[in-house]
Amino acid sequence: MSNYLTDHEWQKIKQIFIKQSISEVGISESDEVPEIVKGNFLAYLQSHYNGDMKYLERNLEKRFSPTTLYPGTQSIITFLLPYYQIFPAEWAEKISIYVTKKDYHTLAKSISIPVVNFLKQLDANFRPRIFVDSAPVIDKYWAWKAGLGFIGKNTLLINEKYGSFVFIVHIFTSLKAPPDALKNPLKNKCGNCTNCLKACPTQALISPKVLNASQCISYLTIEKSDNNSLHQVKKLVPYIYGCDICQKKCPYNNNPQITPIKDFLFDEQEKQELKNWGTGISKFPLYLLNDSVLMKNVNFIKNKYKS
Ligand code: B12
Ligand code: SF4
Ligand code: SF4
Repeated sequence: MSNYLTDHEWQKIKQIFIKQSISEVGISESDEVPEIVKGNFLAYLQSHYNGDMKYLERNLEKRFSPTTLYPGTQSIITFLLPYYQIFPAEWAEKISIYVTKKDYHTLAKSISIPVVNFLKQLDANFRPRIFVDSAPVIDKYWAWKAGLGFIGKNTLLINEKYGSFVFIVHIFTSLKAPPDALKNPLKNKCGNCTNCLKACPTQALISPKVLNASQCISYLTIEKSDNNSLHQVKKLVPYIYGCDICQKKCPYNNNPQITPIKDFLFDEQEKQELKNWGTGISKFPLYLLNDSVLMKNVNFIKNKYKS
């Protein structure tokens, strides 16, 4: 067995993704992350920008080295799940559009399984691992390295086709990347724009690519979500779960493509229910959200943040 993926095998992997409507796929060698990215990460922790997200302080060795996290890894296949859809206006100002009908962690896994099965046929001694937001992995760095976008001043990965409204997923493999599949990472394309920095209601984006997460509305409503932080947010914006303000002001999100992933989309009837909920006419339509990321926070929304 060659320990490289052949070009043919790489094309086959991309085909498996395309059959599932996933076009943004890349691969990179799983070396340690460069000193500059480590330095940024450590500076962020030293400034306590992580707030109460103590998990970011743990497992730094694994976070900086995929082979320490998962021994035997030689390359990382990274793909993007576009999630943009149009929400009723009443809802769009309250809940981030990254709330999808089906939970993206579950969907990422089901999309990856055919690829994992194919990789197992190529190396029966290794169990490829799927990571989606679930392990000490610097997701945006690996997506950038795989050529899937540039890192914007809002700190997010911006993809040329879908803008920043994408989730990032990785499959760790034991096979090396075919040299022709390696891409040059993209340079930052923000130019003189500072829309995101100017638009942030809490000044959490303190300078280009530096986010004081402890001040970010997304952190205050999802991660912390205690009474104090919720009141702090309520004075500023209607958001109750996540925040899209900096992304909505980004020119790369001007005309975003609707996600091709059908499982993410709420249908018209469901949107109507959500709209009614957004205006307080009806009760929160729990049945719509059984399989959504919002579900875990429904109780907090009902109990702590009544308008
Ligand atoms: C913790 C976390 C949060 C925290 C903190 C975010 C943050 N920027 O730190 C909070 C709760 C605030 C948050 C919010 C959101 N999050 Co979040 N979050 C994460 C998580 C779990 C870890 C991120 C992390 O390591 N932060 C630590 C700091 C140090 O990282 P950083 O700010 O990115 O800093 C780096 C840059 O400065 C970078 N850097 C500086 N210059 C350069 C130059 C280059 C070329 C490169 C490569 C890097 C680089 O180096 C630093 C260290 O790596 C990731 C998943 C993961 N495992 O990676 C998802 C993730 C970043 N989140 C995601 C999403 C969708 C969101 C929200 C949009 C959700 C929402 N609508 O509310 C917001 C966006 C807010 C924003 N403007 O960033 C997606 C982003 C997808 C994308 N397009 O980039 C991720 C990747 C999850 C996923 N797998 O899809 N999140
Ligand atoms: S998500 Fe909202 S609070 Fe966080 S950086 Fe962007 S605009 Fe600021
Ligand atoms: S709003 Fe402007 S500065 Fe911010 S990420 Fe988008 S292009 Fe870059």
